[in-house]
Amino acid sequence: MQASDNKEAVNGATQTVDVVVVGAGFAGMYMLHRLRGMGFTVRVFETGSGVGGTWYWNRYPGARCDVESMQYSFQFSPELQQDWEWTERYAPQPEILAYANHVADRFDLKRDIRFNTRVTAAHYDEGTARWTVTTDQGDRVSAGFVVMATGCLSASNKPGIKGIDSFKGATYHTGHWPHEGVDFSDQRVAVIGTGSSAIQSIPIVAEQAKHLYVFQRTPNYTVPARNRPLDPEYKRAVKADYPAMRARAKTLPAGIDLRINMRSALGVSEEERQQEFERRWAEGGIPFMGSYIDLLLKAEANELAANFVRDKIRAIVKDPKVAELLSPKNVIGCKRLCVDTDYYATFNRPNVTLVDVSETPIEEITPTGLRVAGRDYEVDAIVFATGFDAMTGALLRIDIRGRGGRPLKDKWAEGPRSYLGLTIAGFPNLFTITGPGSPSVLTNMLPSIEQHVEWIADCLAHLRAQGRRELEATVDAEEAWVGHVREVAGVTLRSTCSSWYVGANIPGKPRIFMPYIGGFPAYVQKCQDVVANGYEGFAVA
Ligand code: FAD
Ligand code: N01
Repeated sequence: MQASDNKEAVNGATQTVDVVVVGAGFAGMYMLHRLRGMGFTVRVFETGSGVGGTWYWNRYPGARCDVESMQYSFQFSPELQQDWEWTERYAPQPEILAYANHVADRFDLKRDIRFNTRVTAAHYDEGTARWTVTTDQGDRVSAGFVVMATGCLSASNKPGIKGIDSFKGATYHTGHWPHEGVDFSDQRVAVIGTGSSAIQSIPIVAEQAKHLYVFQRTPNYTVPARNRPLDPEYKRAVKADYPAMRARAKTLPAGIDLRINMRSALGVSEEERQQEFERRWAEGGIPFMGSYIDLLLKAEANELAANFVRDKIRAIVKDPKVAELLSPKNVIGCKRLCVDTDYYATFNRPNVTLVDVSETPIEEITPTGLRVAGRDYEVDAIVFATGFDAMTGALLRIDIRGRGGRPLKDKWAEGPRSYLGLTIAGFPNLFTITGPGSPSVLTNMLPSIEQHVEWIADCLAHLRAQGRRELEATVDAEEAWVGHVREVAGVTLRSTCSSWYVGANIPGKPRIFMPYIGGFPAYVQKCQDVVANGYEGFAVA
């Protein structure tokens, strides 16, 4: 990279910058802040009209984080960490969006972000070692480097159900919720899906709607959130110990304190086990999966936790047939464990009907509702809580072409291949924040994002210091990493079910466990070793 690159210049219709960043969620925002602080010129493109990514798009009723707010936040700025006041154990979407805007304003980020602009293509020119990035607004930018901060859960999935466009009422996707909100009062509403988004929104929609039909293909395990206002004393204690708490979390597999009990579920008495599960159920949240160390390693241990939750469902849901339908049969924690407020109890309401579509899929969407097994359900509104084309979707919706004009779509036809989930052989100078092959969605995403941003920033600083212009993962290093990612995936029970982690929710998507499950500390160590060994596994030109 040369000094002249450090100025944003307009050459005819083509702008020239050091780095293009795609996406202005937490990843894109921090990447911009970091690079700008190092003197690089940066242009960020964002499809939405504001910052926040996930929290800009997912405005459905009940949306909130399931990693505790005091941990689901940036730590790169001690002042920011001390100044911001979270109000609830699990912050609601409006508060997280307000936080994202606070960060953007505090670090004056918005002036370098072009909103309402979708990147449509990024092509690499081997002659100049630069990317040409184009957008749906006619931008054409030449960049030395491109950072894809496009999100793991940002490409929404609307299923290809027959007649989907014929419906005359209102339709919504949880991942594209209207900014002005939706009032379902006096309406008959259908919710399709029973994943995390559905489980958060259903209890609230049920309170408003005249009647709610929930179309369930696969039941999901969910545990109570026990959300509550944050005690000022607790906040003070966390803030007094923030750096140490953050450092401790980084030594744990998910980069978050799940208070994992190191004992085996199989090595304790029935009575003790029941007490531990009860304690975790009462405490609420995803630390339930930390009840015992082997819940995701041994099927027998897992079944004990699964049975506990099934018993809870039977105890809460009054109609035994409905309780049975709501009871998952698969491994608990294989799909992401959901966290709820009054989800199971909602099915005791007289205005809520559970429609099982596991054996007989939704046949058709008609102008007035949904048809299942020959029966018509007439509704005024349909909510698609049908999730995302996760991890690869947002990247593959961009026409990305690397060396020799090779499309990323071709390279990933059999599933994603990357080195460290950060870089891709054949696509020099392109980085993916929390890309497939990194711990990403199996961790508290904020520390994972920060770790990737800082690694990329250090890498660009290194190239600049060395007077180098091009960095590319070698095929050998990529092969070895992909092999390692697959090997460790096989050790746990998490790759055994039809989840979005393996791409099973998207018809035709290759079935591969996409995130790296070897744990945050091992992954960070690997990234550090790569650097310490002179960017091992990379060709630098
Ligand atoms: P995103 O926030 O997804 O941002 C990506 C941005 O890129 C989007 O704004 C998108 O519009 C933009 N973009 C994509 N493609 C293009 C393009 N071609 N051109 C221009 N812009 C583009 N994680 C946790 O750790 N804890 C939680 O509690 C948690 N809760 C979640 C709740 C919900 C409802 C969802 C959907 C996810 C949740 N996650 C959670 C995961 C969450 O996605 C991450 O925590 C984090 O917000 C991701 O930030 P990001 O910047 O990487 O991606
Ligand atoms: O999406 P999902 P999501 N007919 O893919 C069903 C994060 N998140 O948006 O399981 C009928 O989990 C599908 O059924 P099946 C979190 O990481 C976090 O809810 O494929 N049903 C499933 O029930 C989460 O994991 C929070 O059989 C159809 C549902 O739609 C991720 O985002 C909150 C169907 C999709 O569930 C995604 O969650 C929200 C069809 N044709 C999201 N097609 C927190 O709590 C799909 N389905 C922090």
